[in-house]
Amino acid sequence: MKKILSLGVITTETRVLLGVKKRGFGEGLWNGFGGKLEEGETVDESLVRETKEECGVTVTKYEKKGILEFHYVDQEEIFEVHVYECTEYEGEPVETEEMRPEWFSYDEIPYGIMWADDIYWYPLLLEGKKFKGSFWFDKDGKVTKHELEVVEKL
Ligand code: 8OG
Repeated sequence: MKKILSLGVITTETRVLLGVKKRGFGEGLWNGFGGKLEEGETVDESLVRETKEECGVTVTKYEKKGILEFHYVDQEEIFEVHVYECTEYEGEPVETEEMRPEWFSYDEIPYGIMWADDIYWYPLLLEGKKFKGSFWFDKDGKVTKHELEVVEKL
C-alpha cells in the first residue's frame, strides 16, 4: 500500500522557509510543510491546507518538483511524497502548535537535523531541477539505500 503526502518548500532567491516539527512523526526535525491527504482532497489541496495549518501562510504559486518514495523498516506502507517548490505566498509565517518556522540561507540549511534523505534532493530542488527517487531507512532513520534521478517531467 502507498500513502500519498504533500511536502512544500517555500523559497526565495536566497533563502528557504523550514519549520521544526514540534510533535508527532519527525519531531525535532526541520522540514518543509505538508502532510497527508484528507478524503477527496488532491495533493495540491493538501499542500495548501497543510502549509496554512503548519505555518499560517497560504501558498499561491507552487510547482511540483519531485516525487519521492520512502520505505521505512517498521512500516508496511510506502510513503509517496510529492515535493513542491512554493515561490509565492500570502500572509506572514507564524509559529503554530505543530511547527516553528524559520528562514535559512541556501548555504545554511540544517541538514544534520533534517530527514536523512533531504541532503540528497534539496540541492536539486534549489537548482530548479525535477527529480524522482526512492529512499530506504533503517530503524534509526539512516538511509541504507537510495535511487535518485533528475527527470525532464514528472
Ligand atoms: O501529516 P504529517 O505532518 O505527519 O506529514 C509528514 C510530512 O513529512 C509530510 O509533509 C511528508 C514529510 N515526510 C515524510 N517522510 C519524510 C522524509 O523521509 N523526508 C522528508 N523530507 N519529509 C518527509 O512523511
